[in-house]
Amino acid sequence: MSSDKALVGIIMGSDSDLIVMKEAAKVLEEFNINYEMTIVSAHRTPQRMFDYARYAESQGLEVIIAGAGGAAHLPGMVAAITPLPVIGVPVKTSTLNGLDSLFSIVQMPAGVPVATVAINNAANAGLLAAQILGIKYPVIRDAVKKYKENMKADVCAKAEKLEA
Ligand code: RP5
Repeated sequence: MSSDKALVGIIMGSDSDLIVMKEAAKVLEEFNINYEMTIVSAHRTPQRMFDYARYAESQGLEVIIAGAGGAAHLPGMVAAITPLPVIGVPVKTSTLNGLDSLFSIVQMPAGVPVATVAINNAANAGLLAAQILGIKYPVIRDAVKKYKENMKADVCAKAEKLEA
């Protein structure tokens, strides 16, 4: 994208989530989508979380990707405050394998959706953000089409090799 303005905000509950969440950033970079990334904890920095969600739209963000583990309230609380679409990434925990994170993020009450991806699948969060932005930006939509074509070609090439 030509503008320097971040369209996607990537937030996470702790720096310990970064190893997972950077996969979302990588995908956005592949699609040339500007993003910003920071730590916002629903529990340790509730006011910061509130301010981030409250001002995300006026800052020019169009999609938020929020990752958290354990009692993963960040994506849902942010979704409660902002009108922007929120994609939730359940980060795997050492004690409950991420099921706790998944259930915390996916079980939102009616009226406050969070688009939840698979446990640790921040790459899919990046892709979904690209697809959402593709509704408005044809250049991103075309890049998503190309990505899908390449994926198909890759699988078909592998299938051909296997069948040979
Ligand atoms: C959550 O608690 C974070 O999202 C992280 O996944 C988890 C553990 O955080 P740390 O204790 O590693 O900072 O809020």
